[in-house]
Amino acid sequence: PVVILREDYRPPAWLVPETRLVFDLDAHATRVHAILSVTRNGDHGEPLRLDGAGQTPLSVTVDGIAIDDWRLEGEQLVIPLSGGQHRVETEVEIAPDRNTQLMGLYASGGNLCTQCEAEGFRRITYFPDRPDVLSRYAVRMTADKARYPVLLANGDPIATGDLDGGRHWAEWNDPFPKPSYLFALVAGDLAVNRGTFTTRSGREVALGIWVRAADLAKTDHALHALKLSMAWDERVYGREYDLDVFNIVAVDDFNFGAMENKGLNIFNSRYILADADTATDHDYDGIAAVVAHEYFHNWSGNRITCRDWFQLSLKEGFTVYRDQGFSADQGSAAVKRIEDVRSLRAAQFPEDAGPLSHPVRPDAYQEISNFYTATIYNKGAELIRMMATILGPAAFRAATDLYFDRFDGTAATCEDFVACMEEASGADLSQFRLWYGQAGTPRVSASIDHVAGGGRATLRLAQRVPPTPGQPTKRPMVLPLKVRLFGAETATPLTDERLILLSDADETLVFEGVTERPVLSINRGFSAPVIVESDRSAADLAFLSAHDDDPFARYEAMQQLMLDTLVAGAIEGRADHDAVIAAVAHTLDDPDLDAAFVAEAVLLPSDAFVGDQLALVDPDAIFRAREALRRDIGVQLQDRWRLAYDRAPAVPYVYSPTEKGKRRLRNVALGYLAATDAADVAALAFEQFRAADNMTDRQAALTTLVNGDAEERQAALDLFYARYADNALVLDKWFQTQALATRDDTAAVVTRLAAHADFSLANPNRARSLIGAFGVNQRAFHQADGAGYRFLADQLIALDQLNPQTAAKLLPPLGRWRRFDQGRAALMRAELERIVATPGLSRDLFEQASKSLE
Ligand code: B3K
Ligand code: ZN
Repeated sequence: PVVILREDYRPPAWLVPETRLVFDLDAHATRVHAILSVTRNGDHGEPLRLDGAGQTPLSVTVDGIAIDDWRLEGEQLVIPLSGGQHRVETEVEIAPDRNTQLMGLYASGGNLCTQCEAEGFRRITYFPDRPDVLSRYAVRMTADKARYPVLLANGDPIATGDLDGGRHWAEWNDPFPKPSYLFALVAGDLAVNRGTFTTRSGREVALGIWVRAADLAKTDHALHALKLSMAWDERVYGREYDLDVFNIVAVDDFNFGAMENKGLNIFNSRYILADADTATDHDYDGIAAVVAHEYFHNWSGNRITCRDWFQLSLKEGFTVYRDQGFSADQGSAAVKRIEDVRSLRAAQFPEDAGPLSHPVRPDAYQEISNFYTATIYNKGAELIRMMATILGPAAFRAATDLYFDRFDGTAATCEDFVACMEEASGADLSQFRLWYGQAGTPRVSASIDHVAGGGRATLRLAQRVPPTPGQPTKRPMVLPLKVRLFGAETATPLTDERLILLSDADETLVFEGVTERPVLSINRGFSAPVIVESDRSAADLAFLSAHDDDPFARYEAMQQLMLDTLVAGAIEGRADHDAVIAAVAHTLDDPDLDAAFVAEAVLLPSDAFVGDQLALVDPDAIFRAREALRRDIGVQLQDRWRLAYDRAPAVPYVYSPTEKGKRRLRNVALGYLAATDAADVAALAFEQFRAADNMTDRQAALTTLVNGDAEERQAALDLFYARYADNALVLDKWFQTQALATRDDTAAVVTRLAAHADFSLANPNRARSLIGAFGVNQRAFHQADGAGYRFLADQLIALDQLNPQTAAKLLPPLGRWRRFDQGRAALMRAELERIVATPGLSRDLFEQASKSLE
């Protein structure tokens, strides 16, 4: 395989200050005429090299004259040029309706749209398809007017007109130079929800959310979120929008969440469309977060882009950090932090502990699409958060101002960003930079000593960064740990919160004035993305879960208590549940806590997260331990669950932090009631399912029923299917709920569902709803006979033929074989080997599968 190395970066030999693209659009055969003004970059004799993929040039001209001394090297078009500046034109023909990988120009639901990041633009036309070649684009599109009445591209609309034969045309100009990955066009039959936003300098921006006409009523939430995002970025980062229009288009076939193309974001429809009947609170939250994320990219990504793809976290980590801040400001910041840490632990920690572990700034890749990972995005966001913590809010804002100011209009590096953090604050981040280069989740051990009657406590900290592929030894990093001590007797704080910058392998810290036995609260707010190992007793964890003043630390103490209990249960077959049950009861009884927090705090860690704590994962033992604890919590606190359930009766749906929290707690209560086997719970769930005026409650009830055996189970599934048969996004939930079921027959059910008339690998959302969900269902996927592994491999091999990027994304569960017993590991390896041996495998799937075998 060809490996691209970060250290091989060289500036582009040729620049392209101006690009004009003329599209003759048609689903079967689109003609693309590209006119590039190119300038030689430096004193060299290199020819012009243009990337291409899947097409061949129909013509090549230089300065208006057709030439024939061009050649193809691999898929690159190589054109010898003699001067310093030329006008190079190419023509190609592409077939959007045969584009199943959904990169480049493709058809979705009868419309045409583009996806160029990372390397899709080369599938549209020949171009230096790398992020450090910034060009000003002018675009002309012609298309059949009846089929494609709407023609959109980046930037500002310039003119439109009609042509003979039922065709029409439109021209758009984008005044901001941009890399090719931000190019976009859309041609389709679309309706628009329009709005306006007046920027703080008084410019009016025309906003538009474009969808198929039938979906128009589901776009208000996204439009509202867009306006909130625009105001938030002005207020919090001083960033104003720069064009006169901002358009968003929703499409059903999309490889990921959305794309930040300049002035023309293109979205997976699941991150735009919402109404109470079809979208859950979680969907509403996701829509606002993704709309904000893509909007924020206009500054952190578009105006300042990446020099090369190794710098991807420069825009993604920072933009995730920004969207997390936005979401935190819309509701409960504590709950948002809990959710973000939960997803970091569900996706990034396992990635960092497995064969695909890589640094936030990688050193090598085969296929860049494989590096749009939780590490680049979510761990990258944690790196920004740590710098913000170290600098403090004022210096951090000064540093981002400096960064935006200095690098506006350029393609920058992670190093540029860190240098701005240092320059604006005076902080020394030299050791901190190791976070960008060293992979793996650091482990911190913490223990506290206190001599009874004395006034001094000693905190011993040690850090260890585990080896990862290609990085056998590591240096100690800078870990910002927020710490506070609480008095075990008085249940009051003994110290202020202290920010400790742990930078050595071992450190000892002394706290004076500690007059009673201290209980350690550490990594408060999850100030560093690390694993803390401490010797705190169940009693101390229960104490913190009741008395810590940091809500995240309270949640964390409860999680640790639950984890310790579940690990003991999984290893020994039984565990003492009393401490957990008492702590859950205490949390439920605390009148000062809001429902949203309580709901998160009383939830058990997932099977997978328990597995991550064990030397070898035993999925069945973990499942049994978790079910036993769940049942005990349900049975022993049954009255409280009934009270919590009844205290939040269903009311007409309103999406607000308060109502969302109430629904969440009610549905968590329903889940615990279902664990009791009380005779009336299935009927209760079915009644909720039937009567709900919103998808949050309906889906929660469905999930409860689907996980059980009650006779209402099949009825609910059938009713749900019938009601939403023509709504693809909701049908995805129907598949997903069954793939996540905690039942013995799930692997068999999933295999059957893959043959369902509504299942299709061609639609990434549908493929993910079944295959992706199944891959994270630890017990079902790891069924001991290997049926789950076989199923996943079969699906990936088939999907790879259509859509390599999406196939490769679904592979990682198979790569975790080292964490399982010999029998399972051998079965998993056999499937990975079968994948690697498949003829014609994509670079995407090959890279992930072969690395997973190493
Ligand atoms: N930048 C895009 C992701 C592109 C993924 C390409 N494989 C969406 C985002 O992060 O906002
Ligand atoms: Zn992004």
